[in-house]
Amino acid sequence: MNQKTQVGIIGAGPSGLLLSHLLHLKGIDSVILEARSRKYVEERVRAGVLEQGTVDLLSDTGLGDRLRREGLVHHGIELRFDGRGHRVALSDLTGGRSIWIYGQREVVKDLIDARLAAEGTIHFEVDTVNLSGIDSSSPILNYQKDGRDFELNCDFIAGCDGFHGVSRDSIPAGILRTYHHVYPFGWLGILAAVAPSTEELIYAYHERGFALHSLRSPEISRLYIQVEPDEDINNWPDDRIWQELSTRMATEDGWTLETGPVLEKGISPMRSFVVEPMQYGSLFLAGDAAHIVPATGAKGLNLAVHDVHQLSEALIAWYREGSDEPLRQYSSNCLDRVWRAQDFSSFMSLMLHRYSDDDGFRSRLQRSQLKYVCGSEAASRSLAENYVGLPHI
Ligand code: FAS
Ligand code: PHB
Repeated sequence: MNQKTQVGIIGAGPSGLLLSHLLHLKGIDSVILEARSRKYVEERVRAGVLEQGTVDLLSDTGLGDRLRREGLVHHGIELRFDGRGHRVALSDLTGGRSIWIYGQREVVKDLIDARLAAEGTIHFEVDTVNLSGIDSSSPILNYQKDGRDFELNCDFIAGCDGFHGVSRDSIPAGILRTYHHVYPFGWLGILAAVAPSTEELIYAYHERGFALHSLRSPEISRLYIQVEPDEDINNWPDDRIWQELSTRMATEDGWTLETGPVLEKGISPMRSFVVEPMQYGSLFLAGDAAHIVPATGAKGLNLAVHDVHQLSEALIAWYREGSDEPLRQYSSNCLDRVWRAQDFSSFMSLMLHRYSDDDGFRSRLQRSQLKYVCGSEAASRSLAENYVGLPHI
């Protein structure tokens, strides 16, 4: 069965959904093809921190009501090491910019609700998506749904299908330059039905490894510990996780971590990954399809938002003014911010994670860096402006 749309989008994660929403607001039609079910996509636990710029864009495009009602504004984070906490006053250091705590899955739910309310087209549970004609001005997406074959004729294709998607690999060999660094550690994350034991996020450096106390609401905590990259989650019963978190975040003044039922747990690898360019012919990559950052900098989702904002503006210029310059500049318009996020996420990861092969040299550098960031206004301002998101890159 043949279908037609202006922009074919692969993936109903934050990238694909937000792109479809932004295009719809300017009267540009799109169709989203998603491999998983709506339930799966809406329940996936991932990012939790939204930069000021992300919140502003969502609010400015009609998606801010529940976010501003249920999201939590934060004006600082804590770096904790040697049994003591050091607050980085994000808003004081950045002229009032802040971060918001609002789970990625809430963003996804709001986007799906908005697209369906506007009668947008999202095909969930599709199979065998295949791209062809991406070196032409009439690319095609072939896919199956409920055992039937479909052909979607497009003007453009947006590859918003994440790190393991199909779009990046559809680009002919020899076109892309790939940069890939795998860190020698992973993160074990839990979602727990317990009130957070802190007002603001705690990034803890400890000889046993990194730990992070984040949250999702006044009733739900989100916490992580550094583990081996190939760690088996079955080695981590809930009690062991809570014990490790308490040990790694302990302070001299007897701070205590409240524990509670673990609703979900999982282990994620940590990698830095970028492809250049982020486009080929009529195919444009956005979000995790083009780049992955270690979650230590809380940048993944925010970078995806920046990509699709750039891509939507370029597509709107093409359809409204016939100008193809913004589309030709899409990749270069994104990569400055991609590499800034890569550098910041790498900086936070290298500073806060323990290395099993450390002979003491690396841990001394890490402590020196932590003391400098916590003791120097210039150094803490640099961390703060990267964390809340630089407005001009
Ligand atoms: P996504 O991966 O979210 O979405 C891609 C979509 O494409 C998926 O729904 C997938 O099912 C679909 N898809 C894939 N292949 C397809 C195909 N062949 N056909 C059709 N559909 C296909 N970022 C942070 O900032 N903080 C965090 O704490 C954090 N934690 C994370 C934990 C995990 C386990 C992971 C994997 C990522 C985490 N991230 C975090 C990064 C994450 O938030 C991403 O940056 C964000 O999801 C990017 O959104 P998308 O680009 O839409 O990709
Ligand atoms: C989260 O809340 O999931 C979170 C917060 C900060 C990070 C990473 C993840 O750096």
